[in-house]
Amino acid sequence: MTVESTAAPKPRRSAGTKSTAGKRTTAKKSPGTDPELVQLLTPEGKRVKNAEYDNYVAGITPDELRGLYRDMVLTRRFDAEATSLQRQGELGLWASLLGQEAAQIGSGRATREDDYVFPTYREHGVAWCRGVDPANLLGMFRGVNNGGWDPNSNNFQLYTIVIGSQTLHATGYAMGIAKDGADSAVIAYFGDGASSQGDVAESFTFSAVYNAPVVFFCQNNQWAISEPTEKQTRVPLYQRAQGFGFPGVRVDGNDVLACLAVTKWALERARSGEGPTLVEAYTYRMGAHTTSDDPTRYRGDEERLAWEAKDPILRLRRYLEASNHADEGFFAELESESEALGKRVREAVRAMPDPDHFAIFENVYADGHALVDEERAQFAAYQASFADVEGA
Ligand SMILES: Cc1ncc(C[n+]2csc(CCOP(=O)(O)OP(=O)(O)O)c2C)c(N)n1
Ligand SMILES: [Mg+2]
Repeated sequence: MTVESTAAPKPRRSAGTKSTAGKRTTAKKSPGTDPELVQLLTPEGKRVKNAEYDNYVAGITPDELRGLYRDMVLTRRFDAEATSLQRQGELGLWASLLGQEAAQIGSGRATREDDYVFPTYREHGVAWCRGVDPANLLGMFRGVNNGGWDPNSNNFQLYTIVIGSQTLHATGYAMGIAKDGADSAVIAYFGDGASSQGDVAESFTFSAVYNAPVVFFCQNNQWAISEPTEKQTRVPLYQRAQGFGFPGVRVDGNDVLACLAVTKWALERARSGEGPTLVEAYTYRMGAHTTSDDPTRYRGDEERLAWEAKDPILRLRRYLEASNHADEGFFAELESESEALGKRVREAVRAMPDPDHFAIFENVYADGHALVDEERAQFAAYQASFADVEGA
């Protein structure tokens, strides 16, 4: 359901308001029968009607549905390859998106070429939709390409590790394009943990007050490293928007069709001058936070198993099969395409140079700095301490 604000211009479509006044609600752990959750495809792959959002995917063709499936499969394959490459010592770190493919492909495919995307560090599926070469993402996590790619080639900003800060950049950018009179929109990605950051609250305030054409797309994957969502909020995250004066909606983040529909709606609101929207994509991080994390230290298998049953790829496959939109030939061809992608990125990474360990100290200050010099010297001594080991 959507929550209407009192201050924001009225959305074109009527959106039900449900009061939770007086109730102390905590974010629910399990979607499926949740009336607050926009869902178009059940975990079993059954298409369910939704009066508010069906229109946004009404004209979707079988070819486009297969395209969404292909995007999700290839993104998962690429992600798995990257995790393996990190384990083989080819990447410094990798932040897997496993489980979040529908949230990213649905929202990414909702964007128009002239829209502008501000990602976190986990938006590999959105990068895919925007046409960023996967090898560039890997170069960034290998530390060899100074941040990755030219943001203006695909209107896809560089990955941002400083949690929540990109929501401010997105808001400023959105305010700018509105002043320019452009009819494009901006979408900012962030996580459930980021929603606690001051930067996010400030961006909500500014975007509401200036009616900025921005969509805040929060992937609530239930965890901020080892902190569960319950430690971030006492209300479902989408309801926060109401206090800032714009609508919030919670969508099933494992349902690619629902994510596509809701994001299209929110982007259209932005484009037509109706201001910001908060979309909370309710999903689950099936993997570790990053390759440096061990989730078995803080969460049990039960939770993961429950979410595996809601797998975003499986549910679209079930729908495609049940509606005869894809045959065995399609799935087999995709399997080979997937293998070829894995091979391509593997070879691309192995052909990259090793990172220059001292490059991190360059370009911090135009004229150098005593503290940076000191740190460089400390690092050089640390590196030299391995000389004996290597010689042994
Ligand atoms: C300002 C800031 N504080 C802390 C960190 C360390 N940190 C990196 S990821 C992370 C958790 C983010 O969780 P969430 O926003 O839910 O995104 P997710 O990784 O789950 O996609 C934290 C605290 C950081 N990168 N930046
Ligand atoms: Mg999170």
